[in-house]
This record gives sequence, structure tokens and C-alpha cells, in this order.
Amino acid sequence: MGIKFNLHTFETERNFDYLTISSDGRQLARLSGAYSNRTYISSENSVIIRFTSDRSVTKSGFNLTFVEYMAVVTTASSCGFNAVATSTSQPITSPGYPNNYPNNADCTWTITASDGMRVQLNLIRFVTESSYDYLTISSDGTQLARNSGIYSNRIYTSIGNILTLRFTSDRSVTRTGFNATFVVCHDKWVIIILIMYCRSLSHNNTRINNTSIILWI
Ligand SMILES: [Ca+2]
Repeated sequence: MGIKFNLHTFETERNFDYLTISSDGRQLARLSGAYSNRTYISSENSVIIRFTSDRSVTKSGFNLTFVEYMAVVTTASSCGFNAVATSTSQPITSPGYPNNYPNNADCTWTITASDGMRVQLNLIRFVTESSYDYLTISSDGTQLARNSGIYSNRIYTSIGNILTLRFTSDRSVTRTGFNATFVVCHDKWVIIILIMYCRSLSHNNTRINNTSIILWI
């Protein structure tokens, strides 16, 4: 049985007065500044909450409640999917997003584009427990990324026409996870060369021959 914390209001002197929540020797949160309505979950049944303020400037502090929490175990069969990438952007998120993902998650997504096309993933927001909860992005047997921590607005393009994502979380400490979109994109630059043969412009004696226009789409 774990513990779930709901931090209703929080206001301290930023960078000087802190609230830290620790469990099993690991820090779930270290807060300073102003926040509201945040949730933290520990899978352990013992948690240390420590509040420290420095020698000057005080604020209203925090208001926090906690309840017992039964960890939810998510398996690969209950999250992830297989999808076909199209020209329409489609969403893909960690389980429960924008709420925290569960502990022990193991989700796999396989996104396929038509032959000769590629899959482009736009990782819009990404927040996981650094060094413990990972999103691995692979294509054609190559690992493109193994993300953990906090990122935003990263773009990944498959090597072949299949992109595979695998999200794993360990047994404690969860965050909001990730929010991404995927779309099909062209395998390579398509070059269109238009050769224009223009006649002499009699009125000003300007002559344009074999003009080439190159477009990338
Ligand atoms: Ca974790």
C-alpha cells in the first residue's frame, strides 16, 4: 500500500524556502515558489516530508492532504497500440495523461507508414522520473532515443517505415508522462524541376531561356 498526496495550495519564497517529499531514499518532489493542485504518489508506506525556510521573507506556505493508495499495475496488453500514420496528425500519450502514469508500466506502440514513407513523431511534452522511467524510440533495429527526465518539442523520424515506442516505469515515483503526435512524411526530398522555355519578349528585348525552378515538398 502506498501514499497519495494532494498538494492543494503552495506558496513559498522561491529558491529559498522548500518543501521536499522523499520516499525510500528518493526524492519525489522539491518545491519552491507557487503551485496548486499537484499530485504525488509513493508506492512505499513511509514518506518523509520536510519544510525549510531561510532567515528572511515568508509566504503562506502549503496545504496538503494524503490518503492510502493502491498502486495500479499496467501491463503491455493494456496500453500501447498499433497504428498507421497518415497525413492527419494523431495523438499518442503515456497511460493516464495528463494525470500521472502508473508504476510498473510497460507499453509498446508500433506506428507504420506506407512503403517508401516515414513516420514522424513530435514529442510535445515529456516528464518522467529521471533515470528510472523511460521512453525508448526505435526504428529499423536502431534506437533513436532513450528519453528520461524533462523535455519538450523534440522530433524523431523513422529510418524505415516503422517507428516503435516503448514506455517503461519502475516500481515507484510517477510523473505526468508524455504527450506526442505522429504523422506520415515523405521518404526523401522530392525535387521537381520545371524547365521553362520562354520566348523572347519582343517589347523589351528580354530573353529567358531554360529557367529551372526547384521546389522541395
Ligand atoms: Ca518511476
